[in-house]
Amino acid sequence: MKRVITYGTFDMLHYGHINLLRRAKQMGDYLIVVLSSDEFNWESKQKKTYFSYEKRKQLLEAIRYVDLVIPENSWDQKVSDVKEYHIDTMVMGDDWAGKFDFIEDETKAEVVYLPRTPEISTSQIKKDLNAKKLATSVDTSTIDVSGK
Ligand code: C2G
Repeated sequence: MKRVITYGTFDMLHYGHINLLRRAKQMGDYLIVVLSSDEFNWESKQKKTYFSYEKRKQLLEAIRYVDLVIPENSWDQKVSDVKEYHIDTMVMGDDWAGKFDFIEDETKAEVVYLPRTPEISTSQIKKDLNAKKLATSVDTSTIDVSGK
């Protein structure tokens, strides 16, 4: 059984995440997602997620490609994760290209960087939603609904 691992925050789950998870699963038989905890996100990534860890975990566990979700509490747990779970392949989006090559030096696993889905990101979704909110937050009291 080929075992694959990937890491991320996966906040406001979108099709870019799904594209990554689908391709990661295609590289093996069992996919472990190491999901950034709320504390790790805030302390180490300065990310305040929209959904809590539990909600993000619930969403990921509903995805057919995902076999196991475990917490990511530190940048430094990857080597021990790969060894503990007997991982064959670690997969990340190519925004991380080169950053985890040390995994190949310190474990038997290969590291694969896959092209990101270019036009979508959680931060872009938030920006678009804010822009729409501003655009549609007109003062409705000025609208004449009398039909005259
Ligand atoms: N991703 C992607 N395409 C997008 C957005 C994200 O392929 N449009 C990929 C990222 O490259 C990453 C995964 O989806 O491999 C999860 O993305 P994030 O939730 O943004 O994770 P990140 O903040 O990069 O955390 O220790 C590693 C970190 O936990 C990775």
